[in-house]
Amino acid sequence: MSLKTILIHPDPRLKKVTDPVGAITPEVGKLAEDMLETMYDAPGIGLAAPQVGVMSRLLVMDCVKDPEVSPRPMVLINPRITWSSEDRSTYEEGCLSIPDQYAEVERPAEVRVEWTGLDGKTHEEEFAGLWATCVQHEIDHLDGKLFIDYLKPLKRQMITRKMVKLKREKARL
Ligand code: K2U
Ligand code: ZN
Repeated sequence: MSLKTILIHPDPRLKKVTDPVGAITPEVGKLAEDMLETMYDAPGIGLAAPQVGVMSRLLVMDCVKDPEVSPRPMVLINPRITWSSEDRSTYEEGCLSIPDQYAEVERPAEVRVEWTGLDGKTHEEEFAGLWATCVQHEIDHLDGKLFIDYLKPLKRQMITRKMVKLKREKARL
C-alpha cells in the first residue's frame, strides 16, 4: 500500500476524458488499494484515478461517516450512470484537488450506476443522499469535469486564481 500524490487544479490531467479500463489486472487492484489508502488519509469520501495522475476510468468511494457504522470501501471500474432522478438535491461540495474551496452544486438526487468490480463482475446499484452526490462528483472527474465547472464564471475564476497562488507558494517551499 502506498500513498499517491493528489493533483491540484489547475492541471491539464484533471480536464482530460479518461480511458476505459481493459483487463482487471493485479496492477488495477494495486491502484485501487493505493487510491483507497490515499482517500482515507486525505481524508475524503471519494477519489478518482485522474486525481492521482492515472488517466483511467476507475474511482473509489466510502461515504460512511458514522464511526459506529463499518466502512464500505467501493471500487467502481468503468462506471456508467444508467438512470438519474428528476428530483435534484443541492450539496456544498469540496474536492481534494481544489483544497479548502466549497460551493453549492445541484445534481440529481438519486442515480443508478452500472460498473465492473475488482471481481470482474458487472454490478448495478441505486445511490441516494451523499453517496449519489459523491458518485456523480467522481464520475465527473473521469470526464475531466470539476465541481467548479457548475459555478458562475467569476466564482470559478476566483477559485482557480487561489489555486494558482497556492501552487506557486508550494513550489517556493
Ligand atoms: O473527488 C474528490 O475530490 C473527493 C471529494 C468527494 C466529494 C465531494 C463533494 C461531495 C461529496 C463527495 C471530497 O473532497 S471528499 C471530502 C468531503 C468529505 C465530506 C463531504 C464533502 C467533501
Ligand atoms: Zn473532486
